[in-house]
Amino acid sequence: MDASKPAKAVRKAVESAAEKAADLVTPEIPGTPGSAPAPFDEPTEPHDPLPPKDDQGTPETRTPTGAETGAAPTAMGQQGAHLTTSTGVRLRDTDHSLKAGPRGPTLLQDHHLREKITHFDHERIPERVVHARGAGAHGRFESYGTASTVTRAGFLAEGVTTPVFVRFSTVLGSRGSADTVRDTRGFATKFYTAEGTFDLVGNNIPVFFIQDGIKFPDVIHAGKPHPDREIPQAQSAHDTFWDFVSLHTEAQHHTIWNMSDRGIPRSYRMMEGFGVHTFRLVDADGATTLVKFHWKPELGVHSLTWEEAQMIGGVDPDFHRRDLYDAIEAGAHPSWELGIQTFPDSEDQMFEGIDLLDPTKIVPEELAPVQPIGRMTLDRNPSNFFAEVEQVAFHVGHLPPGIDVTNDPLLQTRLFSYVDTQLTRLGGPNFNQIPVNRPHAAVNDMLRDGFHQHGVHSGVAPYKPNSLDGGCPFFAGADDMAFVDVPQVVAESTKVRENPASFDDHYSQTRQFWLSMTPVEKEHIIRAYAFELGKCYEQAIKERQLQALANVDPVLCSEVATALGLPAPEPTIDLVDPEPSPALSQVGGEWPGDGRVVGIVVDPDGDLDGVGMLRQTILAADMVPLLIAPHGGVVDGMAVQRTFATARSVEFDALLVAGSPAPAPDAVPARDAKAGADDGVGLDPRIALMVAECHRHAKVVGAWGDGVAALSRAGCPTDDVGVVTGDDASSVFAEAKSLMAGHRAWDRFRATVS
Ligand code: HDE
Repeated sequence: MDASKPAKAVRKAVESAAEKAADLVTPEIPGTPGSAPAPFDEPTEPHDPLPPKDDQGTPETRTPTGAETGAAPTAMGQQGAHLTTSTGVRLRDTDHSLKAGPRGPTLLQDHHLREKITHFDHERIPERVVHARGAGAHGRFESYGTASTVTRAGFLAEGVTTPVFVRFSTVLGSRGSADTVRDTRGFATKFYTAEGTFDLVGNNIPVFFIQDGIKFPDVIHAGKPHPDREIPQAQSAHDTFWDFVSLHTEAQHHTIWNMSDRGIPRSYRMMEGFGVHTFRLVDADGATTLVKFHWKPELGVHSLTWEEAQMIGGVDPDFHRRDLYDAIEAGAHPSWELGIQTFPDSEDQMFEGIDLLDPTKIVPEELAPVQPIGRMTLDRNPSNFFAEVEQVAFHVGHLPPGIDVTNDPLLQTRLFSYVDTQLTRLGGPNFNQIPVNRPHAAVNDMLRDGFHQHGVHSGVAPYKPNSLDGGCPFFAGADDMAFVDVPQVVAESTKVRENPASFDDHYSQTRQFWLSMTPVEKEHIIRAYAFELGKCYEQAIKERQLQALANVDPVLCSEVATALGLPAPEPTIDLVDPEPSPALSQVGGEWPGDGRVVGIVVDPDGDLDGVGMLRQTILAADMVPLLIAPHGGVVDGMAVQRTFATARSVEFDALLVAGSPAPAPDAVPARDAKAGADDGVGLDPRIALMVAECHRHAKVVGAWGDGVAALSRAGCPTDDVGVVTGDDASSVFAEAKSLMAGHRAWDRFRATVS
């Protein structure tokens, strides 16, 4: 058959299959793979590539030197209706290699085969040495103008909107590792400002393990898998990590944050971000202010429980990546307010006794409030993960005029490392010419040649001074928005390898963090230390870390010691009692539920009244309803997103039970081990398990009609906190939604420490 003219019958079949598929798709539920429903039969009519999905964006089409091209974003992808070679020659076959007869050997002359396989052989680039696992999105930053008093940075002037690209990440794991491991999260933002790119390369934890960048390879080698067996992947629960942090005790502050719920975020959308170091802002007159940057999520800061995190690692290792992309696709665009804490740029760079150059210290918000300076919204998913998320290259030295660095010795090393690492990772010095890295400001840099040069430079004099190119390019004066290094006085000193004495205190802020936690958060911290140290092999390492905990708090130390079956040591320092910082706690308060996932258990043989309406109400609340039924396909005209076999409680923020489904035909332990519990009470055992897990994880659970009986059958007390029962779907959801604003039914977790 001529591929360009499919027979009428085939075309009809394709169209009707597409229509059928379209009927089954629930457009509001995120996760559609393509921008058009897939027909049953392989399409044969040539047409241009399908456009990206509505939720997807691409980097702006700029030249390698920052000029707008005016080209459609799709011009950066594949073009034309026909398969071609990489040089644009059309092909008529890619299913068979060129052989000496159908059963003969493959011919070396098959240039299409060789190009295809050679390119495939080289598809991978080295993953990031740290922060290899991540997800990213495009968005915009809208400045309030409130920072104009302290910085000349144009993108922080009132009303200026700047495109951004953000990449979130874990630190330790390799590119394919699970999202929900206990770890610090990266929060890196590229602002494409009109005065040059600004990268704010931060974390979700405001302090770092080390005070001096020269220790970075040490802490990372300790955290990475053991070099002999290369286990464990993406975890700190092993001997080398605890060996290092118990010996290098400046790591203790960061470590307690990691052991807290901050180490297992519910979502990238629900994390704070911190610049960590103190930066220096410069105003139009050259006056300077020291600042710390904070991202505050509109949705609040929320976490998983450790059991959820572990289960999700198996059930959905892409949980955070999926959550970010699904939320954006569903229109629940995550947003953060950017804020700064400001400090006088004093000679000693101390604030209230805190050394602002020590990256293991915070300045409590109660001492220096975070002042909002703008809002970032992420509203477009990447169109191509590799081109955008993998190739984005951040650098703490990407600074526009008005933002400068301090002498924080950690930051100083970073200023070297980020360019250096891209040379290997992105294959040469021209990584800023990759589309996602291209500046939105005019580039005239006199940098020339190198691997993968995309610029076609004209002129003959890439040097200064010159007369042959008419003297171009010229220097900009401070008034032309040039970056001017702050003329900072460096005190006369002696060359030494040592820290200032003000870096010596490793425990008072670690203790302050502990004292600022609510009882339930303290329980989680105890549990985390007990788990991690319990996974260590060497007794000496456990004992050494217990000694460090004794210097943080006696209760923390003794509870962990009990779990390890070891005696609790006495502190070796005098414990101070710093003022707690309530801003550090995640519990208490109410937040919007945008993008939260609500599971709805239905019984196709039961009363389905109200379920359709409920789905619409949940969607209208900017949440995502997922129908869970005994079988896939459609129930009462509604598309099913999960079956009892495919669903697991940990996917949902709340569970609504609309019926009491009898064991489905596949509730056979031999087929689905989750069905192992023979309930004997007529409820599908997978649903009994799901209800019990949601209850155990202090999630909001709601039921009406037969669903109420299902809760009781599953052992979920209907009068417990956060369990909502009622007469109809809408009243139950209304109450469930207001309870979800607190993230969990916290009182269901009873704490034993105060
Ligand atoms: Fe990084 N870090 N880092 N780091 N870092 C990298 O750069 C490094 C540090 C952070 O999504 C690498 O392009 C050194 C602190 C994030 O692409 C590398 C030191 C903070 C990301 C590197 C630090 C960070 C990185 C690896 C000690 C929080 C991911 C690949 C002096 C404020 C960026 C790359 C992305 C990535 C070096 C310490 C955050 C090797 C030497 C402190 C979010 O250059």
